[in-house]
Amino acid sequence: MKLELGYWAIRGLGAPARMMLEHSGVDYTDLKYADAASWFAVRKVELLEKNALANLPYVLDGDRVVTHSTAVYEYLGVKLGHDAFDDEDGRWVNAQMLAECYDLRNALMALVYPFNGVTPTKDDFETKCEPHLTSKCIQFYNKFEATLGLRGKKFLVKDTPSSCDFHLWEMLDQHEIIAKRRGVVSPLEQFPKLQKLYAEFRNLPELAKYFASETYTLPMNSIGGGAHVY
Ligand SMILES: N[C@@H](CCC(=O)N[C@@H](CS)C(=O)NCC(=O)O)C(=O)O
Repeated sequence: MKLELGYWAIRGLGAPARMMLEHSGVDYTDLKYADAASWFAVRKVELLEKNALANLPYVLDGDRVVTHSTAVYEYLGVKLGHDAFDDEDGRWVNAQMLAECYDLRNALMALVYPFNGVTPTKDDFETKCEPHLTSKCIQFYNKFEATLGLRGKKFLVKDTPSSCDFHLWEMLDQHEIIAKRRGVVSPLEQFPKLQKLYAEFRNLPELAKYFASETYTLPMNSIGGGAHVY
């Protein structure tokens, strides 16, 4: 039975999982919910019978529903082979990097959605983008750059992408887009190792189809949910 990935028709937390599926070459269904009713009133109700936490994103594998983005990425990583580590250390570095990426995402989401109270208006968002790019995000990039230095691999854990690299890349790309559109210097500029990872991942032949697809051009966050658009 084909794996089913479910998420809103945006990049958000769905993009890393979509890239993992594409990268593996497996046949899968990418359900992109375009409206609240099709998720909340229909599919969510069905999936709650299998997993009381059912949320977006989720992956359905036979009778098993896995939800919570980080668990979804780990599940796909194990299932599709991205997270085949040579040693225990790799497994735990990956788990920690996934958590770090989620923290970076939360720091960005605090700006992106007005309901967090940090950026009630679009002007607040515009004002706070630059300090985020030059300070907050740099604190995270420092840790990723240092990890690349400590491990000496092309990606955070090994020389091929593990699940954490898919979320990391999505975060790097969203920050690059924010910076470029505002004429702010790339936050990657002072991080040569991270910059190389960002470029090499973008050139992976397994992802060429994804980057050429409409899925890559979806809005990064929920416009209906009030997101300040990048
Ligand atoms: N911590 C969860 C957050 C899940 C979440 O908030 N999902 C949002 C989209 S990013 C949603 O709209 N979920 C639909 C629902 O509540 O059923 C994760 O990492 O997946």
